[in-house]
Amino acid sequence: MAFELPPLPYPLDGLQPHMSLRTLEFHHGKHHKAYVDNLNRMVKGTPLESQSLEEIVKATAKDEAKAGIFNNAAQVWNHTFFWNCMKPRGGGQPAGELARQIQRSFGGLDKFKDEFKQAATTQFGSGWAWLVLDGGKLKITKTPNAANPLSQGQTALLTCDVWEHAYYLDFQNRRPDFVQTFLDHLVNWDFVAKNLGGAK
Ligand code: MN3
Repeated sequence: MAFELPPLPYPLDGLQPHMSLRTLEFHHGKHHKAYVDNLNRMVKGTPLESQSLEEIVKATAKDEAKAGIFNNAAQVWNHTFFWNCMKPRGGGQPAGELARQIQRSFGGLDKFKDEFKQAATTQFGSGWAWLVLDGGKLKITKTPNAANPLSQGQTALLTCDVWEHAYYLDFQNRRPDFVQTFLDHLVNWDFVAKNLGGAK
């Protein structure tokens, strides 16, 4: 069965004023959709066609000959995950076990934000910043292009897309402002907490 572009978990104007309707229109409707269409075209008629998205990502991550499939499959996964990492009136404070783990691992939410922002702004060129669970510990990582934590034995908890197409219409070249806005006004901490809970 062909992969489909999942609908956004909020209306196109749901993240305004922090992320514009126009950014979501292009980023979801054009960029994300193109990855879905490319993936379907590339796996059609191959054994990968019947596999889940996660299986395709893991199976192709270290196979240079399948880099094209990996790039598109991972970008489909990354974007679907990214949309769920945000919500209207997001940001604020994490709660419960997640808040405790952030306190323990980073020394508090503000320090977590500083470190996440540092990773996001120092990813040279296109890529992603992540909060992951790795060996039972919270870690901040960054990956280039389509790479993601799935194939590295880590559980993704939160991500921010730092490809220019994620912020250029709203912030132009100001990636640090985009990441700060993401952390302060867009993060869906309930989704992050759910990912942490599901990892145990
Ligand atoms: Mn993107």
